[in-house]
Amino acid sequence: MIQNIFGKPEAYAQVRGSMQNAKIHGNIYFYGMHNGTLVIAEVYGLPNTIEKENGNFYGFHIHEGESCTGDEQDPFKNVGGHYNPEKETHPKHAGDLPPLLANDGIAWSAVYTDRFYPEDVVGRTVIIHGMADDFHTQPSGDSGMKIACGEIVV
Ligand SMILES: [Cu+2]
Repeated sequence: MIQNIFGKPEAYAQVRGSMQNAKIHGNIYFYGMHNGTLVIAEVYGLPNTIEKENGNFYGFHIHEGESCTGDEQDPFKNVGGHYNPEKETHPKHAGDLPPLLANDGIAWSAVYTDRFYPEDVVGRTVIIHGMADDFHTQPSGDSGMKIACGEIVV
C-alpha cells in the first residue's frame, strides 16, 4: 500500500519476530527526502501490552549490525548497539527513532529524521523492542528484549 502512495523507497527492511514473537511481521521503508530520510513503518502482530507498563509502545531503533541472528538468550544479539557513527549518547544516536504505538497489534508510523540518509543504513538492521524507550537510560533506553528485526537492503 505504501509503495502505491510514495513510490519505490531507496531502502527497505522486511521485519520478522523472534521465535517467541513469531506473529510479528511488517515492512519498514526508507525514502530519501530533503536532507534526511522519511521512515515509514507498518508492523503487524505486535503483542498486545496495553495492560502493562509500556502501554503498547515499542522501542524502535536502527542498530549497527547487519544480521538478524543471535543465540537462544538474545535471538538478535548480532545486531549490536544502536547505529551511532558520531559516538553520541542515547537518545542522540543517529539510529534513535520514536517508539512504535501498536493498536491491537498493528502499528503504522511515519517519521522524518535528518540523522541519516537511506544509503547510510543499508546493510544495518531495524529492531523493535518489547518495552518503550525511556530516552535517557544508556546505552539503549531500557527498551527490553529485541522482539523483531529486519535487515535493511536496497
Ligand atoms: Cu534498539
